[in-house]
Amino acid sequence: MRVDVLTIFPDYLAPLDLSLIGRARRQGLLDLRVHDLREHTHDRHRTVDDTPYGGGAGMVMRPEPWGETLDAVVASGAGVPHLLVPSPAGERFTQAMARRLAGEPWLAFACGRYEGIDERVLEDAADRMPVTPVSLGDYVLNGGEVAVLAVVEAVARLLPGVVGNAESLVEESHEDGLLEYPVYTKPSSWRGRDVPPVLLSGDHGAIARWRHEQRLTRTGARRPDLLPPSAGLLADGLDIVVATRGDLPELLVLQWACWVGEGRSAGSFDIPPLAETLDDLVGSLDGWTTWVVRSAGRLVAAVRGRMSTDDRRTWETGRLMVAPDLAGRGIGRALLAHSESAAPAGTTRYWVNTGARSERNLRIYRKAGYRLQAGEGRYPGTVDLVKRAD
Ligand code: 6GU
Repeated sequence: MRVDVLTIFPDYLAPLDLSLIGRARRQGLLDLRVHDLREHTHDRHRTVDDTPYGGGAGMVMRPEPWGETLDAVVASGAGVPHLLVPSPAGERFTQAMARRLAGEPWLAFACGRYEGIDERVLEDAADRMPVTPVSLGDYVLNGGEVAVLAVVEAVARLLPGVVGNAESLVEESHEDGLLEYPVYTKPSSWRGRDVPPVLLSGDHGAIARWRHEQRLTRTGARRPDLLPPSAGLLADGLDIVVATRGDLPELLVLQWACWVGEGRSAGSFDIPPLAETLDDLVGSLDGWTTWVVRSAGRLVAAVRGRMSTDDRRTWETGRLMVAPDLAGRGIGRALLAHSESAAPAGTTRYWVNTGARSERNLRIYRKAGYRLQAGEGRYPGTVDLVKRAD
């Protein structure tokens, strides 16, 4: 593959002489040429920039040095390169784009500095060759050179012979849309931290399952945008986590939404889950343990539990809620069981409360082994249900 880089800072590209990319160049797998735009200036000061027409901050790169340098690059080879223009306003650079670019014979990079390159340079280039603005992500660098280092490394390592086979297979894993699982090596215990025992078990099936689960939870925690809606839900077991302060605004919105139907069937919206404010929820974090479930980053279900304040043998479960599009998948049942399993030793009774006319909830609680208590429940219009804890 041939790569040409057009820049006013050729030294910035020096790292491309190092490591695997440097070796690929010496082996002739990568023909990388760096061009100094100032070589194509004709004034004493070798000027490459000027003030923007229309006013505004900063300087703009003048078109002439660009035009001349590009002409020289094009004239030096057969055909034309695909011109990539690093810019925070470009198309997002991804592994998929790296793979596409690795299949092309000739790439060129136009490294802008200052406020950018005179737009006519890109129009003129686009008349002769494909031009693609490319961005590394949503932040701003001072110029395109660092982006070129990243893009060239990501592309060149995909060229046959640049990286050993084993390594090139590893990156497939990012392409399947999940982040990598954590890795460990010797020693098996370091600063009091042990390698997860499953990795020492020799059970390859268990190791593969553990790694897959790690990939899902990591992706959910760090890059929920990579997960399809409800990926991992139920298929791989719910990831039920204790709620923190940061979960509460979303939790409150889900709670209001979930209890509107309750209010309607009860004939009154004057019920605690709808009257509750964010401050009330914050306050509930002492006393109650609240658990939430996220799917693709979205908070989709929750429950809370505590030891009854007047009977230290009864475990209360409340605020059981599931987003409407995920109802009927057993998430509510799983959360109820999760709350029960958090009850301390010595618990003799599980307690829940629901609207007297909430037929669906009543059915779910009965199915889970709860029995209706006679009379009105703890709140007007509600009933209490209990179940023995063994
Ligand atoms: Cl490709 N260039 C510049 N200047 N800033 C960036 C970028 C590229 N990607 C993210 N920020």
